[in-house]
Amino acid sequence: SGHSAIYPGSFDPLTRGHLDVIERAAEIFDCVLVAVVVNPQKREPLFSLDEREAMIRKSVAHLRNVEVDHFRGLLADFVRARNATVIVKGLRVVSDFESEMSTALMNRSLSGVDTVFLPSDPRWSFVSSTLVKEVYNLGADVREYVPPSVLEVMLSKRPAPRS
Ligand code: COD
Repeated sequence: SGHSAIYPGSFDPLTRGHLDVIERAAEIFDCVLVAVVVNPQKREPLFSLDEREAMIRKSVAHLRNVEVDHFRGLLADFVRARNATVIVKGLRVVSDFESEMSTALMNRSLSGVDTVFLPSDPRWSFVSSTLVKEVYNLGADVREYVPPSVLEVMLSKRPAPRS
């Protein structure tokens, strides 16, 4: 397609929903750069930048046109610095649309680069990093929702209370 895409996020941690978006974007675009934001505005991340990047690298090892990097500050600056031609975002529910619409327009205004939305696979439309962390901390088995390399790190951080 001649397009170099950036898929930005906190990825704290990467979920199967994120991975599905990456795999589908890799089919559409020439290359996909997964861009981990260094300090998510939301709150202190559970996983360090190195952990988040390493978990993503392992999970995308099978995809030849996918790279992983991180950025600080404005996404629009990083998009221009890397000569990306499109930003990719996943859309799960209507509330995602509400925030992503203004974000996409601001990013286009700042960088001239448009955002393409991929609809979430319905299998993962309820999966978010936040919910995965919450149910895991309460003892749930989360292997269905995260790639194996993420599960491994989660288990090493805190032994699951129930097996
Ligand atoms: N299925 C499909 N898509 C999903 C799923 C799922 N189950 N879960 C999440 N996604 C999508 C999200 O919709 C999002 O598109 C992407 O995956 C990343 O999700 P998160 O939660 O890891 O990342 P966010 O939403 O916290 O990332 C926010 C950014 C890093 C993109 C944003 O904060 C940013 O651009 N920061 C840089 C500062 C900046 O430029 N701010 C101004 C923006 S106008």
